[in-house]
Amino acid sequence: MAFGTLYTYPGNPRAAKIHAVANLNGLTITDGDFTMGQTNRSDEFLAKFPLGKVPTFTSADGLNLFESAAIATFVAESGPAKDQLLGATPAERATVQQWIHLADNELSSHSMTCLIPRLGYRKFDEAAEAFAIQCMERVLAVLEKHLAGGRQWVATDKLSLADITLAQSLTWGFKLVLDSEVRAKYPTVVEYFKRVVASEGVKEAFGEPEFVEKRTTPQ
Ligand SMILES: N[C@@H](CCC(=O)N[C@@H](CS)C(=O)NCC(=O)O)C(=O)O
Repeated sequence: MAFGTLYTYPGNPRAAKIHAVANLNGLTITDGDFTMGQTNRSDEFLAKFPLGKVPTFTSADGLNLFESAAIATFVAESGPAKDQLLGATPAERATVQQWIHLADNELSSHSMTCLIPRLGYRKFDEAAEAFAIQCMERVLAVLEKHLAGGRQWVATDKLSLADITLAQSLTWGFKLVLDSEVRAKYPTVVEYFKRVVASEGVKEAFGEPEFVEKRTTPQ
């Protein structure tokens, strides 16, 4: 029996994060019927997930959750890889959370600034994009230094939800705006990102990563 159902559009890195965690815990998550812009505007959907954003999740026993970090944490808590994914001690758990919050607040939000105009949902704003890239580079510089000593994973000595969340948060950036000129400044982070998305359980969820060669601005 499936552990739960995930509602999302195809190719959503936030959903890939949740599937990766499920894979590492040996849990099956099925994809629910979902059409972006229709399902998430319906009364039935909004009664369960009032923000109308995806991914959202319904567990086999009827728990409804929105916010991908909460869903990923719930799935991580629910299997044998729990300590690996979330940390085995209070200090490890806090460190995992530290990197998750950094990824969500300092990377994902800025990558959305770059993504939304490319999907045609908002007018392109050069200054907003330049600021978003600057903010992402600030985090890339921190990661480059943190990983420089040869550590494989950011929070503990094992792949954790922190690494999977960082990979999710970097996916759109590397695909759209953090081009080869930017990436050349952060080679250790690029190697780290490739290592995370090539890991067992993660690669099946994320697929092959894409890297933009030269950033282009949308019309
Ligand atoms: N913080 C949320 C963000 C979710 C989010 O922004 N989802 C976007 C797609 S990537 C969405 O569903 N947008 C639909 C809308 O804005 O109506 C999470 O991590 O789940």
